[in-house]
Amino acid sequence: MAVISRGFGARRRESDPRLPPGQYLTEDFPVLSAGPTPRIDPDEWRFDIRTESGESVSWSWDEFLSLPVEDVHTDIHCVTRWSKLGTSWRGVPLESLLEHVETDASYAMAHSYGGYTTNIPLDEVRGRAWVAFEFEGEPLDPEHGGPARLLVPHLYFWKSAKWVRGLTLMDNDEPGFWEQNGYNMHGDPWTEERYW
Ligand SMILES: Nc1nc2c(c(=O)[nH]1)N[C@H]1C(S)=C(S)[C@@H](COP(=O)(O)O)O[C@H]1N2
Ligand SMILES: [Mo]
Repeated sequence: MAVISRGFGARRRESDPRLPPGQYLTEDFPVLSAGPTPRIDPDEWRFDIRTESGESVSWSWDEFLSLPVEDVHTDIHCVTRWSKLGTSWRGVPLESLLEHVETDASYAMAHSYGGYTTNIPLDEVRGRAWVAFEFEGEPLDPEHGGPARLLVPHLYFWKSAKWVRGLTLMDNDEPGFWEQNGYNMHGDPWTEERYW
């Protein structure tokens, strides 16, 4: 009996339906940053959206915090193969930021303090991307992207730009930092869109 239940346990863990192919579970929260952690004073923090026609809109930290928020309970998947299940975030839906501009753009380039960029398929992420500022009920740690980061949990986590400072909306897709360095333009963990 003991052997059988151990077998079942192991098999169930391997085939956890929440785990995309080629991923393993982690309980801790690894930090993956391509450079040093920028420290951004909330008084100087801004979030800008610039559209394909050059229109732009901008929020200060206080203005940003006055927007409606959502609590997001989600799994996250890094292309380096760790996945973390059931993480909790609070953030402003990207959708409610995009409502403030007129756009037909299909893509966005996310820009971060520190220079990181990543391209986002705009139509696809509507309704499932956030600018998150809390993790597990606490202000987001600087090393994890605080004061605010993009959260696009249905794509590999490199799309979730830490220290995000804005979006440039684009008619055509363009590669961001990792995408120029061999990462996939799209990054769906379920079909293992890892690299080119
Ligand atoms: N600005 C910025 N955002 C970033 C990165 C980065 O290097 N710089 N790394 C990306 C990658 S590859 C991953 S897996 C996640 C890691 O987030 P974490 O450090 O909070 O785990 O952030 C993503 N966002
Ligand atoms: Mo990553």
